[in-house]
Amino acid sequence: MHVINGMKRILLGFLFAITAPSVCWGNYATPWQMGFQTPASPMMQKIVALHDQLLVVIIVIAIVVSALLFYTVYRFNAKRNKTLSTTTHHTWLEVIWTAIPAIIVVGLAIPSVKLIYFIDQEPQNALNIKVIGHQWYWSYEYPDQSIAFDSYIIEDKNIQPHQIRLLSVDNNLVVPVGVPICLQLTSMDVLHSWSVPSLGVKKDTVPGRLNQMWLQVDKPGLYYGQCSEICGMNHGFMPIVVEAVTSEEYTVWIEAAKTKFAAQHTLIRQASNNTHFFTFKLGRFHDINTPRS
Ligand SMILES: [Cu+2]
Repeated sequence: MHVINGMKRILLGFLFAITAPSVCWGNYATPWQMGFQTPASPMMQKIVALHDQLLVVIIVIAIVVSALLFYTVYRFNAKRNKTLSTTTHHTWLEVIWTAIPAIIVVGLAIPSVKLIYFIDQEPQNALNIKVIGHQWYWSYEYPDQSIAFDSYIIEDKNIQPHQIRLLSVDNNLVVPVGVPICLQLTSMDVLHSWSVPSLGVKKDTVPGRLNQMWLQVDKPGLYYGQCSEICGMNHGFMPIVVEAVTSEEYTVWIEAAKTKFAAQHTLIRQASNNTHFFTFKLGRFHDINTPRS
């Protein structure tokens, strides 16, 4: 009975996965999800398109190779093939089986490299936002607007019905839709990775180093992500929420945020400029991870 129920669940999950339109997935991972989250940025759209193209090539290769294998097993088994062939080399056959895979690899490399360069470009007139990883939360700075704030997970005991457990945060990273955003990423303690799957972005935050990537969100909404570089005890509890809003809503938010986060801005600024803070954090990391005698 147990096995039948398990099988039923797998079957239902599979049917749901192949029949549900991709818009159902939302902007975070869901149980039984089989595909990508709905893409909401130009980079994610291109990543999904490349993935779909490659999938076709992979399926064709798998079918051709399997067909050849099954034909060989059928045609050249000991019963049907009593006299063995003495052929050991065939120049043209060897040229063909080297050339075809080489052409396929080049064919795959061209769109891949194009996509890498698209993701790696530096956009013009971008909005600058700085992302700082901490054990175990994120800070965001809008240097041009003098706004800075921390973003912490909502703990289970405080979760509201509209929030998502382990994914919702107290202060979302608010960005305007359709505007290129230049993200500069760093860390105050250990390696973290800032990643939002539906926006197709992921970049390590490295202490003492500034990484950069660009982002553009196509439609308003909440986009969820998580730290993607194991960074210590509470690595699983430092989610990311990007809230994309229209440019009017963004202007309103900026004004409100200036007052709301005025105190935090000064504190974070002081912390960023203070190297002792950095060593203190590292010291704490070692304390946590070394067994006490
Ligand atoms: Cu982490």
